[in-house]
Amino acid sequence: MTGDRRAVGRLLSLVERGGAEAEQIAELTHAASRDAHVIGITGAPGAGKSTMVARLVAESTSRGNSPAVLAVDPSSPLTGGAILGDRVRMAEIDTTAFIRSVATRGHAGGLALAVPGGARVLAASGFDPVVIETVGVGQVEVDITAAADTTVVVVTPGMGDAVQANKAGLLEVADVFVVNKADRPGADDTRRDLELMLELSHVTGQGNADFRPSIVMVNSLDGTGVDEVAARIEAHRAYLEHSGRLHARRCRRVRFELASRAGLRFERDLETILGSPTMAAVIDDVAAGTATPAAGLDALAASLAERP
Ligand SMILES: Nc1nc2c(ncn2[C@@H]2O[C@H](COP(=O)(O)OP(=O)(O)OP(=O)(O)O)[C@@H](O)[C@H]2O)c(=O)[nH]1
Ligand SMILES: [Mg+2]
Repeated sequence: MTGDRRAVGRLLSLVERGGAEAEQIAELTHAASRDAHVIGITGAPGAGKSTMVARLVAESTSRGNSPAVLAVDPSSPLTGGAILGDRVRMAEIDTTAFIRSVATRGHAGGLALAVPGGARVLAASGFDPVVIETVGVGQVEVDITAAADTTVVVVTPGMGDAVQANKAGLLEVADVFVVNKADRPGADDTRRDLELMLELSHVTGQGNADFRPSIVMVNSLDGTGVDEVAARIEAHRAYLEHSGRLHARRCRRVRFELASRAGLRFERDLETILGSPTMAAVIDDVAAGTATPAAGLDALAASLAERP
């Protein structure tokens, strides 16, 4: 088993690096990865996501599954060297789950590809569910989680935390809410805030019309409530399957991935074309005032359209 894990780890490294090998791996893992349940876990920095995920995968293992975790580390000054700490903490709780960190640094937009690619490798290797932990701060991170089959948003008690999550766009993507650190004062207020916001989104039609996200109170330090989180996640998966919405989610995922890939390819092509002799002449003319910027743009668009 550890040998297999090393192989999986190597595949993940190749996917993270991107390029031709990553493409080949994507081809190979595509068909085999479709059955695994992809669960996104997001929330503010320090909300207790990793602690909760560790409990959740332990619960999942005890239910007979083989979970894997992709922890996306934003590599921000906020968390510093949290990756290792996370891994140690998670490993203390569940020694059988496969846990892998993906650092944001050095990905320059490629994160949006490395994560679904990594999830596919894990799924094709027989892991199910695949849990993706991301900090819900930037749009990319939120998008990645929204590209999961089931998204869990973790909030904590505290002044207006649920409101903050709402502002960050996290509430819209939630299928399950976890009020983590429920051992702390104010947890019931947070729950009420969430209920209110859910109520409002129903009234205004923003929420999902036929699935109402549940709210689970959790203490990840002792594990209270985590079995309920697992049950809610499974209920959501069942709902996706019999409502036919699983396919719709997968389509959304594909759209997101295609858009990311197209963006990367476009940027690369743009760089190449801007450096071509034809464009160098056009740029000269615009700089010298003998051509307008609009004419320059037309020339650029024409070159872009002609590329293979
Ligand atoms: N009181 C209390 N503390 C908790 C609970 N869950 C996590 N913590 C603590 O909160 C801190 C942050 O936990 P993490 O699991 O690292 O949080 P995270 O959301 O993964 O953090 P980042 O990945 O850095 O965004 C740690 O000190 C945990 O021990 C809980 O349910 N109750
Ligand atoms: Mg974490």
